[in-house]
Amino acid sequence: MTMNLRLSCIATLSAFTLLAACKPTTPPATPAASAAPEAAASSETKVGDLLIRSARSRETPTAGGTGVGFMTISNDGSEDDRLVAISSEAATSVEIHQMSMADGQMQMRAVSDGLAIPAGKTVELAPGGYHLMLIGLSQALVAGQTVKLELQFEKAGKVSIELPIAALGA
Ligand SMILES: [Cu+2]
Repeated sequence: MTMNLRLSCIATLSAFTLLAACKPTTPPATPAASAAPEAAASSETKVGDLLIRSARSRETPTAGGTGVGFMTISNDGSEDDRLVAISSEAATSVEIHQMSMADGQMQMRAVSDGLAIPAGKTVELAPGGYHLMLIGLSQALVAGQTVKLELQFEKAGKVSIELPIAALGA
């Protein structure tokens, strides 16, 4: 039993699985669709000089798969900050990923040393760019519910946020 769990975790963490999991999250129609869900408007979280807005996720069909997290982080302070770690009780691990266009193909890579949140700037985690990847979901993400994340920033410290889960076709 323990062995099986270990193996499935390793399989989930393979780069190929991540790439495959990321691709369906970038159809052209989704940025517009996810821009104005009612639930996201209420989720505004302040931690230190940082303001986190529009935190949201998307429904997933099954447990064990991969979910996404999007949000906008503004730094109103005079010091640069950095998102250094993310965790969730709903997932084995949470990674920061970056999606970009190269030779006409969408490519995705894990950002290993955190995400810079420069002083006076706003960083957007959105479809087609930076995003959070919830790896090894313990249960499917259901539209209308929320998924909780713990974010850790270098200077602002730790904060918990709830991401409203949007329907895929919404
Ligand atoms: Cu990803």
